[in-house]
Amino acid sequence: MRTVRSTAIVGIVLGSDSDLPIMKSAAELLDEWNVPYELTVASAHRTPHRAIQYAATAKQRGLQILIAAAGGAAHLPGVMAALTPLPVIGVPIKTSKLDGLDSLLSIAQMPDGIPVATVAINSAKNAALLACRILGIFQPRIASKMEKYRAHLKKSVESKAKRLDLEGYKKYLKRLS
Ligand code: RP5
Repeated sequence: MRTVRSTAIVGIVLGSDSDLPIMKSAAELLDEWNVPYELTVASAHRTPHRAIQYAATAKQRGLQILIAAAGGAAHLPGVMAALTPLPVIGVPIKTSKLDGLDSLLSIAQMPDGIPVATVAINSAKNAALLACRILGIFQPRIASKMEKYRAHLKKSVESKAKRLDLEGYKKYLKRLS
């Protein structure tokens, strides 16, 4: 997995390396769509200066959007948003004690003026897809990937609906289990 690229336009920042098993889905999507990104760890609490430095220099380094993941008292996405004008997407990581509700609320409940676009708990792939939707406004290649992806989702649901209709729910369920 690539970690730092000078051509990166998306920055994925993890509060801890323990977030990586979840956040790899974001990196995989960006790899698949050939969207250049960089991936690093910077904790808002354990390495505040590193987190500040990362966010404060993100735009001048060519990044266009940040994805920040954190769990528990998940202040990393908010700190990033406070220090950069770039859009920040926050990924609340599921925790063992409160199932990630702590992470979700810490990331979503930002004060007026400093927004963080918060996806669902552990929704790393959706964070990458949202980043691609935003990038797609100016990059036709990424917009076209998104259209293909949406068409694929549509086809997949339609074929499931057709099969359910043909088989009936009992047979369909048996095949699922
Ligand atoms: C947060 O604390 C991290 O984002 C991680 O989700 C959580 C636990 O970190 P570790 O103790 O596993 O390093 O800052």
